[in-house]
Amino acid sequence: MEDYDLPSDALFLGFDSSTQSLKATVLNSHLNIVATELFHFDSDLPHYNTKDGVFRDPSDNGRIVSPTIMWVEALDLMLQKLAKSGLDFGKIAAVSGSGQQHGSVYWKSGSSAVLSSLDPTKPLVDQFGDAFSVKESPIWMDSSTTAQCREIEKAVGGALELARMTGSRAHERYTGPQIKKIFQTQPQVYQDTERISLVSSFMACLLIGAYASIDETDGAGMNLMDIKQRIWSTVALEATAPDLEDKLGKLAPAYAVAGHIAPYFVQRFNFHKNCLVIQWSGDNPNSLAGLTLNKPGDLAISLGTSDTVFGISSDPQPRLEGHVFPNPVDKESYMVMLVYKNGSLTREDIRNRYAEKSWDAFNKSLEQMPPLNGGKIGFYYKDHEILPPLPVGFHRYILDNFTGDTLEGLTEREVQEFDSPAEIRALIEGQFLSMRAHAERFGMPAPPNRIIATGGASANQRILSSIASIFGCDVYTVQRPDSASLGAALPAAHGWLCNKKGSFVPISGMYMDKLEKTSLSCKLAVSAGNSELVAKYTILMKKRMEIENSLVEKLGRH
Ligand code: ADP
Ligand code: XUL
Repeated sequence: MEDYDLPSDALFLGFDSSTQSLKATVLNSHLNIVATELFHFDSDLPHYNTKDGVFRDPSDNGRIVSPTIMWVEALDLMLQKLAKSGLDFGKIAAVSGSGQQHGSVYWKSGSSAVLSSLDPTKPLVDQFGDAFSVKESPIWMDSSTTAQCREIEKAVGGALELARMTGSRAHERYTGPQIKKIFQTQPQVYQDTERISLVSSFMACLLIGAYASIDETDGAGMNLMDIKQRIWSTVALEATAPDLEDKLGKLAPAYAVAGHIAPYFVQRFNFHKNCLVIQWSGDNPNSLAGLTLNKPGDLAISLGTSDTVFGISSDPQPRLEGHVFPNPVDKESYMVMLVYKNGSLTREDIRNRYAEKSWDAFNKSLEQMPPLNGGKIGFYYKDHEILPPLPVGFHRYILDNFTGDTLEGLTEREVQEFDSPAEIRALIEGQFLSMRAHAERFGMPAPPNRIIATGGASANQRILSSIASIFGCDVYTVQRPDSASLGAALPAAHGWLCNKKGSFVPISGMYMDKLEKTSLSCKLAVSAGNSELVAKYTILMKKRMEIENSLVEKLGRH
């Protein structure tokens, strides 16, 4: 029997540098949460003037960015907040983190010297003002690189070929197309960039005071990595920009040590000098770790700024739709995922228009309309959607005489608006019918064994009920909805253990047999909907997909 025990007084710190906030979770050696903190970019750092943590280009060309230096200042302030709350930094054995996926940081030539000579008497924000060749980082919400996507696909032999090689066809938010756009539109800036980091590896750079590797899991979100060999793909690099490999540095497994914490943090916050920084990874992959997903039949649904659905597969078949990443906590298997851009921010938008800006009123409306919404179907895209690739716009249809018994003879009639409760039910049913339809088409289990829900909106029981009825399975939740920062604290402990053992150890050994006693356990939130209703939702889902396909035909980005 392996010894998976962690030193009894050790702490493990996990961050989540997400779209709207920076979160932190501290686990003790029994994997129980002992501290959490949150920093909200819009309200806690108002001088950056972000809305939802981002700047949307007013010309509406799909450009969406965040000020890179804001993430640096947030780290400064988060550490101060944790210090004030009494956290004993000296006990932290390892730190890791999650980053919003795909977002990129461009280090100006000469910046490695800035990283390696941080002055502990000054805050970080004062030292990185001139370190970035691109001051506004393109993030996952950006959809301004359609031309570059098509060029990359063409250069490697087509979209499906790129998906087979890198795990995904080209997507606007993926880092490769973003880099290509910078190379094409600002060649001088590209040339003056010595290193390109992802949000995840960027935050690790700050903590180790040197350039950190990109981890193999988040690296798969770039359209640049050979998914099977877990190395940069020469063909994809060449299709993207010249001299790119040098600027990307090496790849490392998600459980590897990135380095020791930089002296800056030892002197300023009293971290122990032996504290390890474990590779940071993407927020979705780390959520997979934090939700202890380990059976192929289980699905996780994350309801954060984006909505995502993901699971594990040992033999994934990359397609035009969806994404394949290496499993961050396993050497053999993969993670499969679908992503929706219109998640929480679109739910908030509809709530503000039709439910007095209150989740209570939103939930009352949801209850007021019976399931299936009397055949009222809505498509709500406040931002350009990823899945399906449709532009901003709302589309509403009524299926007259809808009973849910047959697809035959069902015709839709387009309308301008529904009454308020129907609007809200159309939004929620629409989001999850779409998710079920695409998940099934991607080969995810149908019905799933169970769904584990996480992210901000997983606190909403009414939303979880709709998920249980539409997917036809039980829905579980975790103790806290921020699984990405918890999911980073756990890999911090896992990476620490792998380092101590001198080789990879399965993460499940750390909590097997004692999951219930840890903060990782999940509990049943809603039981599966009755099978008659699930069957009716299946009919509604098929009809919805017919309408969606014709919308894509008419309006989609090709
Ligand atoms: P991210 O990590 O992507 O920044 P979070 O997982 O923290 O996002 O989720 C934030 C979102 O959670 C908010 O935008 C908000 O709309 C949503 N949210 C919070 N509480 C509720 C609720 N009771 N019902 C629905 N959505 C909620
Ligand atoms: C994943 C994606 C989003 C971001 C959100 O592909 O684009 O889920 O990771 O932070």
